This record gives sequence, structure tokens and C-alpha cells, in this order.
Amino acid sequence: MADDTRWWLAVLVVVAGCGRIDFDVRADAETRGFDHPSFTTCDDSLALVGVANCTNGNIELTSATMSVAGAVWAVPPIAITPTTRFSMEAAFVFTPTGTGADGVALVVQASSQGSNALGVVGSGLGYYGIVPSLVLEVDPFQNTWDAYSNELAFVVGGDATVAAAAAPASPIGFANGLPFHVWFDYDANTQRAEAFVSNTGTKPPTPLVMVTDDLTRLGGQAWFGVTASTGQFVERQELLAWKLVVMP
Ligand SMILES: [Ca+2]
Repeated sequence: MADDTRWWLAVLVVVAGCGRIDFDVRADAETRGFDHPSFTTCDDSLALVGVANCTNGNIELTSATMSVAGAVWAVPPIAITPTTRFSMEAAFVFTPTGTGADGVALVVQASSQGSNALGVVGSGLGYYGIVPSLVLEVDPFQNTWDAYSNELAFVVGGDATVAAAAAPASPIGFANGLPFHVWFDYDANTQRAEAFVSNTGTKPPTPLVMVTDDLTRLGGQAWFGVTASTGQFVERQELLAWKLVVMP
């Protein structure tokens, strides 16, 4: 049986079983990406930018310090074709000091800064200005342009004040010291991105927010990363685990 046939059979089984495609069920030579269940060491496959640092088995994207930004990018960039699909999962904990802010973002970008990219601090979540990009905001601080506190939103133009698609208010709070998981899935065949959030490592059955976007606009390859920032209000923002499964 051809590899492609086996793959589609696997997908059909999963779709029939739970109503969605689980990117985690398959691994073969064609699957690319990475899996960091923790960060006991941070090697050259992780580019740390700004105030981000590798500490105590986690990546501390920001400390609880005013107006700082940090990011981590996976090295090297990954090809994006008209059939690429991927699932990115990240686990975080935000430890606020008073009102927690500003949040983190899962970012797919093809800026000329590459693995040195870092956007605006404060409400820019460390990604504002990184273009071209598709961003999933995890935003616990409601600015005037945010629809909710605890907002999960896709941004297609690198502008944190213009959400392409905001979810209903997140069913979980972010800035409360409890770990949570976020998923950012994309299928170039449908040009659809989906986002999920949970306090556990089990992806919910339905996405909280979706957006349509053609990621071939990024020009053939993209950097995958996580950014974060603080502003007037602060929280320590740690990346606990990070996984990416890409099917070309
Ligand atoms: Ca905000």
C-alpha cells in the first residue's frame, strides 16, 4: 500500500472516530517539525531573542518586568507549500504580578529578520510589526481594540490592533498561574487555520476560532515561533512545552 494511501486511511479513521483530524497520530519520514516536552537544554535549534531565556526546564519568554519582549524561533525555517498542513501545540504558564499582561503569540512568519525577529512590547505581544505573518494571539489583557479579556485571536497583518478573527471569550483564564495548552492548526488545502485552548493536554473537539488564509503568501518557507511581552502591567510568561508536526 502506498504511503499516501495509508496516510489517508489513518486520517479517515481518525475523522470517523472523533470528528477531526489529529495530527499527532502519524509519524513517518515525511513528517517534519519538533517536539520539546520540556526545555532542560536549549540547543541551536532554538533561537532565543530579546529577554527570552532557557531556565529551570522552561523557556521564560518574559520575566515580570515592565515593557520587555522575548521570543523563541525554531531553526531552520520550514517549507510551506500549497498542500502543507501543520499542528503547533504550546503549553504556557503566566504568573502575574497584580493585573497580568500582556500575553503571548504563536507566530508563523517570513520576515527578513528571520530568527532574530522581535516585535513591539506591551500590547504588541512581541510580534507587532513582524510581517508577513499569521499570528495566534493569547491575550489576557483587554486593550480598547480587544473584544475580550482572555482573547484568542488570529492576526494576518502583523498589527495587534486588528484581529482577523477573534474567538468567543476564552473558556479559561490565562493570567492566573495555571498551565494551559494552545493549538494552532493549519491546512493549506482548505486555507483554514484553527485554534484551540484547554487547561489540559487534550485538544478540545472543536476549535474556538478559525480564519481563512493562504500561507503560500509567505513565499515558500516560514519561521515558527512564540513571542511575548509585558508593558505597564506585567507577568512572568513561561513556555513549558512546544510541539510542531508538519506534513508537506
Ligand atoms: Ca491585549
